[in-house]
Amino acid sequence: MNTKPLSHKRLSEDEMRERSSEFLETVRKRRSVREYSDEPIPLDVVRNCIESAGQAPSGANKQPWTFVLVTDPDTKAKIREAAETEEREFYNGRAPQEWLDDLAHLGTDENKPFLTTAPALIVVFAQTRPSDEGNHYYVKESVGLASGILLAALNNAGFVTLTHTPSPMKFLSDVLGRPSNERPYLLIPVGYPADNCEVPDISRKALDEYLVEV
Ligand code: IYR
Repeated sequence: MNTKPLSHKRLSEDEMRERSSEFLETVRKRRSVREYSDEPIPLDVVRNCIESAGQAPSGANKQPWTFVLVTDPDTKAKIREAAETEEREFYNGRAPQEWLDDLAHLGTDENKPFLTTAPALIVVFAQTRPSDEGNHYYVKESVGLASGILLAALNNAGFVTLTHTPSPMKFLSDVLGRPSNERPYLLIPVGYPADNCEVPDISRKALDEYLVEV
C-alpha cells in the first residue's frame, strides 16, 4: 500500500456550525423543477459540478461512472421523443394504478418538454464492469453517491435540476452511442427555472421522523 499525508483543515466548532447551517439552507431550497428557461448556462460551471461528482467514494475506488453532458439540440430532441414514447406506455398502461395515484400530486404526465427546453441534460451512466478487464463493485451505491454530490453541487452553483427516470432507459445508450458495459442510471435536466415556474406544494419530513440516535 502506498500512502501520503491526509490534507485536512480542522475547523472550530463555531465554523462547523455555521457551514453546516448554510449548507442545510441551500439544500432545503433544492426542488425538482420541470419548467425550464431556454437561457444558456455557463458550461464550465456544470463541468466543475460533474468533477465534484467524480470525487465521490466508490467500490475499490473504481469510479464506475460516465457523465454525458448533452447540449446539442438535435440530440436533446431525440432523447425527448424516445422518452415520451416510453412514458406514454407507462402512463397509459404499464404503471399500476397505485403508482399513478402516488404520482398524482406531482402532476407528472407523458409530456417531457423540459428535455428540449433545458439548455443541458446530464445523462449518468453506471459502468457495470470496466471496458477492458477486471470488475466493478457496489456500482449502484457508487453511482448513487456521485449523483447525490452532482445534484448538491448543481444546486449550490445556482442551477435547478430534475432527477428524471424514464423507464426503461435503454434508449439513452442507443441515442448517445454508449458501450454495452454502461447502463443508463439517471437523466438530469440542468438550467434556470422558467419565468413564473411553479412546483408542487410538498414538504419534507422533519428530522425526528428519520433520525434515530443510539
Ligand atoms: N418516470 C415517470 C414517472 C415518475 C415516477 C416517479 I417514482 C416519480 O417520482 C416521478 C415520475 C416520469 O418521469 O414521469
